[in-house]
Amino acid sequence: MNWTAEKTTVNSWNEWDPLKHVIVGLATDCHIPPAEPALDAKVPEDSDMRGQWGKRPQEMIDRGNELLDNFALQLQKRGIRVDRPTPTDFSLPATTPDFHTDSQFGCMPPRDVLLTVGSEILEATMSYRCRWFEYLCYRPLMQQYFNEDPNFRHEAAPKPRLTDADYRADYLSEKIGIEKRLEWTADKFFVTTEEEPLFDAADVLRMGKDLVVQHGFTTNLKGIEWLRRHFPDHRVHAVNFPGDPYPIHIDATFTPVRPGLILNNPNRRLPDDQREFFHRNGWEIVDAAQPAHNSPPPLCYSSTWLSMNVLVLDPKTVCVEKSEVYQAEQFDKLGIEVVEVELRDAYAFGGGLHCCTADVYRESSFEDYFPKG
Ligand code: DAV
Repeated sequence: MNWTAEKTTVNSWNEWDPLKHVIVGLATDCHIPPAEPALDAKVPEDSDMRGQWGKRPQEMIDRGNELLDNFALQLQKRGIRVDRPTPTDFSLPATTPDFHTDSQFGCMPPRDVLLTVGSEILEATMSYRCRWFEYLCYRPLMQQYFNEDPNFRHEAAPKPRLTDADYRADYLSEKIGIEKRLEWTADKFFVTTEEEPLFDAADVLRMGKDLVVQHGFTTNLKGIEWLRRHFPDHRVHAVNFPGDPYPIHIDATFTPVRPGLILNNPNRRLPDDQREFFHRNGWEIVDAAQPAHNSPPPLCYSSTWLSMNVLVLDPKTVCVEKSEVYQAEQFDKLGIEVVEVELRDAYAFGGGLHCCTADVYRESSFEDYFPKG
């Protein structure tokens, strides 16, 4: 099938129905951004990234792009249309009347920025200053989809001001310690305040009529309330995972695989009172397998739990990173076919297989998978 001649249709209601059209990110020009409040709160205290910023080494970028290109090709060979972003110059500062930061970030993880719900693609507010302009990398695609699909709804959440009032000064300390961090995140005392609505798209899971949203560093309660008002036909659920000292993005913590089945990071279990909703609707929440690695690759923000950051191609087929043998084995036992994808050397640019993609089209419709509400 010649997809280039095919007209675009934007449509995706969940994380599992058959994937037909997707955006895959690029490592091109990716920068380690300078210090800023929300970013500092996420970089682990012992990370090799503390205190350095600037463009990432070109040979690492080239290797990252090689893996991302191969992944795109693998998807295309399965008949999935793949589009790529248009990187802007990330060495440029981001300056608004409210803030200034000396460089930007990159466009490897479209999942963080773009939330596809039905025929809508919503640009998230984002919560890092270095990512304020990241939506620009996707505008050429958004324009194309707008021209080609008469039903496509291109939306953008209100751009946040991101002044210091958005961030808790408590998190500026260099040495907080894991124990204190766990106490704070269990108390839902996160780095972002409730000054204005903030959310990253990767904190949202789409499950038909239900949107499950992680309250953490990158998404605040006002952001969740904004989503609730924006999607009045959905039920919007706020969840949080107390075992995570650096809670950003739900997709290395809670992974729906097919209707009725979710993998949960065993170090970041959903609290009992929040599980009840899934259980009374007959959904099973099982512990994800252990990661195959003891530490993330060099200069990486994310934890080893990118092992469970998988891309579901359909309810019986899932893309798993090639070295994540325990995660692959778990899917095997669940009767789900594993497609191995090599991506570990691209993790540092912004995450795993779920992060580096954003849905455009899944063969899906608006369904209620939780009829008991
Ligand atoms: O476990 O570091 C990574 C999620 C990236 N989107 C973690 C979360």
